[in-house]
Amino acid sequence: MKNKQFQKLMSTSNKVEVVILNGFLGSGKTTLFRNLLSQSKKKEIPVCAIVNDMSELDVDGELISNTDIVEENNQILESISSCVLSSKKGIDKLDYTLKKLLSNQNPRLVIIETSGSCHPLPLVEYFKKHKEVKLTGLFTLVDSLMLAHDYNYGEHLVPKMQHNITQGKRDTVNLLVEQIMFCSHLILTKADRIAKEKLPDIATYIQGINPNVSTHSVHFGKLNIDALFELPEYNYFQVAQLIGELKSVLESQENQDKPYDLATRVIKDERPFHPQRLWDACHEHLDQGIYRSKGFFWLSSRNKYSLLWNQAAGSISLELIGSWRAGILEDDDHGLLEFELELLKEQVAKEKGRFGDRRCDLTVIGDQSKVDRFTEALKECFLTEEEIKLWKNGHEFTDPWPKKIVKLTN
Ligand SMILES: Nc1nc2c(ncn2[C@@H]2O[C@H](COP(=O)(O)OP(=O)(O)OP(=O)(O)O)[C@@H](O)[C@H]2O)c(=O)[nH]1
Ligand SMILES: [Mg+2]
Repeated sequence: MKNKQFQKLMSTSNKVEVVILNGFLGSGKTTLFRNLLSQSKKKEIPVCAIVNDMSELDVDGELISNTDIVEENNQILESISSCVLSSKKGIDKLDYTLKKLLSNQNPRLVIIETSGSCHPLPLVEYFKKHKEVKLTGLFTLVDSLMLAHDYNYGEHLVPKMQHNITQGKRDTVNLLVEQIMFCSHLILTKADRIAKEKLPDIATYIQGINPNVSTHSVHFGKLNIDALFELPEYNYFQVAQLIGELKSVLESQENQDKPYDLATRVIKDERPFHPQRLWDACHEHLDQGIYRSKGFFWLSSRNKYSLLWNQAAGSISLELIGSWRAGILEDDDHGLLEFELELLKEQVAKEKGRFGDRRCDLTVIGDQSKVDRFTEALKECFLTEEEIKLWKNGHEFTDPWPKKIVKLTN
């Protein structure tokens, strides 16, 4: 008997560790992921990264591939897009991806970012049976600002969930609460956006939902990566009853087209946004029903720059990703050597787009009832043909967006 226990202990200790970053849409998972990857590069820790985006636009994949460590070896990153990891298709893709990473790389740790709409249960069940890897951390990230606005600092989470149970429905509050119930570690993000004295209230409401976790507030993903290596294996025993209660509910949801009433829309257009119209549309339409929109775009007033659009609940930020190639060519002060200029011209000439490599690729996720209204409003913000003519003739459109846009750093 003792011998068997020893063998079991040895077999789990040799397994590659896995940490999952779960949490609702826009809670700060990619921000934390990028920060962890940047630390692993500095500390020379061999990690592999898996990122999952429910949309066909793999925005997170692009953001993660933009980190130093992945630029050095892009084989350590695998993207799973167009499905949610918690679906049957998602688990199959995860299994294939993990096998590939484990056989081609030699990681000490695998970090997985789920999409915001991912339920943790199928992942917990999958890792429980896995022979080669060991799930240690199931981190759930919770956006303090969203909790403050939509759930009175967390006070309304449980009553809203109970109301859903009496009505026999499931929506985003079920997902939020269940993500908290399954986590081994809870990370509060965006605490800088709420009053400091309210943090203990949030922690109390969260502990009411999951008494086994303590909450840690993390500012813009600054969590020391060493903390990921001191973790025991995920406690499957603690969630056994919860799995029993929820499994059939989730299975009946599996074939639903829009679980949690979440709908996704994609906007693809080559044209730039009219800065003032975009500003007005955001102020008019961004309400509680639009949980998340993100992607890359350009403004006619800043036509050189590739911008990242990052909206979660009521807050929106524009970040500078880099310069469009076509924008550099149009800039008289490009500072390029003759051969560099020729190379750039060749690259831009190969682009099929009307404005060279410049484009707008956005994903919008929200309540089915709200998402179309916002998507249509955004489409109205692109320059019209008349405006494009004006813009080409040097017309400057009013731009109310902050002049100083922060550059996204690795
Ligand atoms: N103020 C503030 N903003 C933050 C913090 N952490 C993340 N953000 C911002 O929140 C927005 C969403 O962050 P992401 O890291 O993309 O969130 P995510 O969970 O990966 O989003 P999805 O993958 O779409 O579910 C970005 O604009 C971040 O800059 C924080 O601690 N404070
Ligand atoms: Mg993300």
